[in-house]
Amino acid sequence: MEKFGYAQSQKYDTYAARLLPREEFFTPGHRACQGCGEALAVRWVCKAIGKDAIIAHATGCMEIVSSGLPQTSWMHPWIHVAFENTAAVASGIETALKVLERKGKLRGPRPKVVAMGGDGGTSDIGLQALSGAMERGHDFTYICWDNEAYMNTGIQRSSSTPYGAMTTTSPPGKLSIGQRTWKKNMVHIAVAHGIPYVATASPSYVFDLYFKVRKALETPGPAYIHVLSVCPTGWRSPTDMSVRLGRLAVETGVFPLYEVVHGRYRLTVEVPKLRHVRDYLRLQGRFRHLRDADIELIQRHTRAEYELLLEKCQAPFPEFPSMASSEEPELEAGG
Ligand SMILES: Cc1ncc(C[n+]2csc(CCOP(=O)(O)OP(=O)(O)O)c2C)c(N)n1
Ligand code: SF4
Ligand SMILES: [Mg+2]
Repeated sequence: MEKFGYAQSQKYDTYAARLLPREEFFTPGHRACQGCGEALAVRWVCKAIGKDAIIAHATGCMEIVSSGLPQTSWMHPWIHVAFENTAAVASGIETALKVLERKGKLRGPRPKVVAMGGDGGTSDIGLQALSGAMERGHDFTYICWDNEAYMNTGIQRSSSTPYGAMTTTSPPGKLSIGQRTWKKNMVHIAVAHGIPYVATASPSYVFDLYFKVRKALETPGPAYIHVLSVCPTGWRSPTDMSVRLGRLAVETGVFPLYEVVHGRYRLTVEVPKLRHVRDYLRLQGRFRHLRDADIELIQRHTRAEYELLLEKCQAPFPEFPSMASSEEPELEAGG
């Protein structure tokens, strides 16, 4: 695996099992629905995290399906926390590990600290704790599983639900198109915190996902990865289409794959010619009610956002004075 780097990975369009670590950290036996893209994402991300990590996980599908006492699918030390405080708990773990290390009480390397949550737990309910942890500069990686609604409790809309989507709390009808707002852009919010590493990722592009997680973990300071996770139950999509839908999200420009390293944008998967969003939307029952005119509106919005992203990727990057070190500050005696 060591010899297989990011550059080589780009040659592989599809998943090649033998090129990824065999060891499983998210084991079979969990109760995720058939075809769950979120469970697939968790599996790949945990392989990328590898050993020596502690995970704090918000409530949500991935916690509910995987940790019914007395069983668990998680091979890492794993803490189930409330919606509101996932990043705050991760901050506490990271700080405690630093203190133990400073006092010489930590044997071996300092474990990586990872926080995970769904889109509801990240872009809505846990946002304040996440913002605080990013702003304070904790050395941790936050991963958002974005299935675009509060799925675990029965498909309620979140601020990450896309325009026009049907959920149980944004039902389409005579007076409503479904979700009436455009999807909140959590990636922009993370970038606005000035943190060293931010990326989008998808389990449909395994190597891209794998190397982004590695990069995030190896970057000192806060890192944020936003993972689009297809949910056949909530998206009303065929269970054997999850990987394909993840690819269509990228191929239509709905969910571009890129990273922002110290403010510098870079597309990591280039799409020579974008497909029409219709190809993506028409496979999902949650968009079934949309008329052609609605789809054209979404198409125009998607293209405009994509153009903006391309501009950011191509813009000359100004020389900033080197950032203050993200190494931990000296703690006061007794801290
Ligand atoms: C403060 C609080 N409000 C509501 C709930 C109920 N609840 C548990 S999981 C969940 C949905 C989670 O949605 P999301 O974060 O998007 O994760 P998903 O289930 O979609 O993966 C809700 C509303 C809760 N546990 N705590
Ligand atoms: S509801 Fe969606 S995200 Fe939750 S386990 Fe089922 S497919 Fe996965
Ligand atoms: Mg969700």
